[in-house]
Amino acid sequence: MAILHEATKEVICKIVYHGTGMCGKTTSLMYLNHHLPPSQRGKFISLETPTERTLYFDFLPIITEARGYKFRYLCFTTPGQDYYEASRKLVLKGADGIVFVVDSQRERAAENFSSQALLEKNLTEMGQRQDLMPMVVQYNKRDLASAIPLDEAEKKYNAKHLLSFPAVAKTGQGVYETFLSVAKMALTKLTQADGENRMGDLFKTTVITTEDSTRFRNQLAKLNEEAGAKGSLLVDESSSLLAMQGEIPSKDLETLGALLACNFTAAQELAFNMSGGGFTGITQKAPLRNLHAVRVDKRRFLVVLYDPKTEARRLRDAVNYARGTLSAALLQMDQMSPSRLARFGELFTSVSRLAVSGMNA
Ligand SMILES: Nc1nc2c(ncn2[C@@H]2O[C@H](COP(=O)(O)OP(=O)(O)OP(=O)(O)O)[C@@H](O)[C@H]2O)c(=O)[nH]1
Ligand SMILES: [Mg+2]
Repeated sequence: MAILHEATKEVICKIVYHGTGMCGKTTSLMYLNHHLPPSQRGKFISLETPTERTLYFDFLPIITEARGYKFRYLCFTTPGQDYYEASRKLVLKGADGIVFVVDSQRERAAENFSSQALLEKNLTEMGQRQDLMPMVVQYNKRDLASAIPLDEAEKKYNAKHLLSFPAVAKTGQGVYETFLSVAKMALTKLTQADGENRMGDLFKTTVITTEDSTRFRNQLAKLNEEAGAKGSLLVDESSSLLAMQGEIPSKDLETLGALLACNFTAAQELAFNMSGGGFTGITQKAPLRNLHAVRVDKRRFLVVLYDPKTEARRLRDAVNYARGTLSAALLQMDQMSPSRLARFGELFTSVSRLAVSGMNA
C-alpha cells in the first residue's frame, strides 16, 4: 500500500519479488544492492537459512529523487520454498508492484506454474484484483543451456501479456530494467483514483498530510508521556512507518518497519490460528526496554517502547486511550484519501515520471 507523506515529500511503495525456490529472487536484489550508488539504496537485509535459502524475506529499499520529492521503493523477496506459505503471504501484503520471477530451465516448469498459482491464490485471498496489480515477469537464468526459448516461455507463463524481461540475475542482465518497469507501473497506479475504488483495502494509497503527521505525532507524544514510554511508532502492515515520536534506538527505521510489520503480522496470525479468537497485542520483555505492540485498526498497529519498571496498568490504560484516538484519526484520514489523491495525484504522477526516468541516467 503506497503512502504519500506531504510533510516530508516522500512516496513509499512496496515492490515484491515472487517466484519459485532458487529462481533467483535474492540474487536479483543482491545485484541491485551492489550496483546502485549508495545514495539510491538503503540497507540490504537478508534473512536466510544456513543453506542460503530465504527463510523469511530479503529487503532492499531503493530510492529516487526528483524536484525535492523522494520515492522509496521497499523491495522484498518472498521465500520460494513451498512450506513457507505463511511468510510468503505476509510479505505480499500491501504490495504496490510485483515481479514474477520465472526460472527459465525446462525442468523447473512445474514449480514455476505452482508458484504462479500460489501468487494468484494469495492475492485473491487478500482481496486484491489481479488485473489492478502492477506486475512484470522476469525470465531468469537465461544463461543456462536448459533455458526454454523466450517465445515458449511467453506462451507458458504469460497468458496475460504482462511486460516481460529476459534476465541473468547472476550477472545483472535485465535486472535493473525489470525493476524500473515495475517501479514505473507502481507509481502510475498509486495516483489513479479510478483504480482506488476497486482496490482491496490493503492496496489503497494513503495520503498523509502535514496536519495528519502533526496530529499523529502529538497523539504519540501524549501516549509516551502517559505511559512513561521512551518512544512509540505507528506502523502499516505493508511495513511503512506512518509516524513516530520519541527516542527510537534504531538508525535504520526502514528496516525496523519491515521487521516489525512482518513479525507483528506473523504473531497475530499464529495467535489467531492457535486460539481461533481475536488478537490484542504482543509484549517483548528485555533488560533495557520492553516493547508492546497492539493493533490499532485493520491495517495498522502501534508499537510502544517502555521502561521495564513501568506499571502494567499505567501502560495498558495509556495504550487503550491512544488506540482510540489514533483509530479515529486514521479513519478520518482514510475517508479523505480519495479526494486528497485527486488533489495530489497529478503532482505526484508528473514528479514520479521524472523520478523514474532519472534512474536511467
Ligand atoms: N546460472 C544462473 N544462476 C543463477 C541465476 N540467478 C540466480 N542463480 C543461482 O541460483 C541459486 C538460487 O538463487 P537465489 O537468488 O538464492 O534464489 P531465490 O529465488 O532467492 O531462492 P529462495 O530464497 O529459496 O526462494 C544461486 O546459487 C544463484 O547463484 C542466473 O540468472 N543464472
Ligand atoms: Mg531467496
